[in-house]
Amino acid sequence: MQILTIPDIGDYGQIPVIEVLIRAGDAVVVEQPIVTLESDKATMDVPSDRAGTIREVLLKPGDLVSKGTPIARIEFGDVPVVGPVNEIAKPVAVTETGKPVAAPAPAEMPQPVSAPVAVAVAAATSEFAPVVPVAPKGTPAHAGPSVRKLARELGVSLAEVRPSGPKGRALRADVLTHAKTLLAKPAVSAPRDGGDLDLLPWPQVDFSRFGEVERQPLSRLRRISGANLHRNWVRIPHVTNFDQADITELEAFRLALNGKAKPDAARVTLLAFLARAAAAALRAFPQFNVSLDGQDVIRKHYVHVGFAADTPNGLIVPVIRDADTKGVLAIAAEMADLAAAARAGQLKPEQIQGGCFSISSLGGIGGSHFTPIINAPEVAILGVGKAATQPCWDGSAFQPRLQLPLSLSWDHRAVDGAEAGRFLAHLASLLADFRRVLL
Ligand code: CAO
Repeated sequence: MQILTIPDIGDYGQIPVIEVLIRAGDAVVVEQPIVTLESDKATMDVPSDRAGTIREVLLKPGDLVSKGTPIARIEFGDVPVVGPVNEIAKPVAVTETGKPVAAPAPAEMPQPVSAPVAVAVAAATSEFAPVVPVAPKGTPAHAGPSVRKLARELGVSLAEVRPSGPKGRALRADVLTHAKTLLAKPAVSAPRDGGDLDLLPWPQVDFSRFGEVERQPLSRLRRISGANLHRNWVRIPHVTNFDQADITELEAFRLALNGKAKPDAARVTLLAFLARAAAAALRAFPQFNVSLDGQDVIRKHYVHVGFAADTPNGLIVPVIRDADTKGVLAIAAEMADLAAAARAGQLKPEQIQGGCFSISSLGGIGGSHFTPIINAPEVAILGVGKAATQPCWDGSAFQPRLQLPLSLSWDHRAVDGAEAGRFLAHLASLLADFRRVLL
């Protein structure tokens, strides 16, 4: 009988045990994690440096340990020197051929394959590895490395495990309980009712194995917009059409307007023209100004146009009400106010509600076409790229023309491809000659 002790763990001393991974009677193999420690900077597993059967565990969660603190009494047995890490509930000793053995027979003490190590989260080698922080102070990981590894091996998402450990930490037992719950559910070989996507579990990666990382909570806005975008992406059959509009004259007009504007006037942006033109296109193609509600179509007799605004906390879509009745200057001024309120986090609920159609412009940033996600319950969204001067053939010569990339994503349950093609061509024609908006 020998005693397993805490190995050299660098500069750390008197650090708490957060989980004991072995019980009396368990067979362990070399490098199998047996306890998890948590310093103020890192979580680390201490692996066994011997193979054998645990006869008595000498530690419990909460104990403070340093180099040399006894962990357990171990009896050396017929178990592989290095082998598969923990089985689901209770490790079973296996022979070199992989067959389970009823009880480990006493044998000569196997030589440790390596010096005792404290396995830092990022280091899975058998050489001494320094402790590597997994998370900055104050943001502890939600599970120790061995628990994460177990979850990975079982295909269990740690996000779904109900933690019972201190500080909301998921323990090995929690992962196993969750895995058993999943196993108890009836197996679904193929989704029959269409309600189950039958996807693989989300990959569980211990990123700290590849370099230093830190964990931060998503902002509230990003959590909300992310959930909405995900639902819309999964539930709406999106199709995206691409086109471009010749805005050479429109841009000249816009620059002239801004040049003559009073110093305190709101800058007239291309986005304001786009919102006004989109509102006119929605009037011309009312099948894009609808929402689906079960087996019904809700046709709207108003035209409210939203525009995606990039804020420090994430994406938000303020709405210009009755955009079809407003002039471009009024829309530009309203957009400037709404964008400023969005960035300051001061939009009122009614300023982000009631949209019929959205515009997502990346034109001020760059890029050409992209595939915007529809902002449900709307049925279409316009993506706008950066305008660029291109050579265009006028029938006898190439002319330099400013072309604006347009991408229209639409819900194929509400509209068809031919209508989408016509809508986008119409919108491009309005932008090419803005006088058409008045027709
Ligand atoms: N092509 C070329 N240049 C463009 C352009 C386009 N399509 N659109 C804007 N520009 C130019 C503008 O003319 C302006 O230049 P000037 O100052 O010389 O006039 C410059 O780019 C910056 O424009 P802007 O970004 O200040 O103004 P905007 O009206 O284009 O956009 C707003 C306002 C609120 C939409 C924008 O600030 C924003 O948040 N954009 C990001 C939207 C976004 O994140 N969309 C993706 C959603 S999906 O994740």
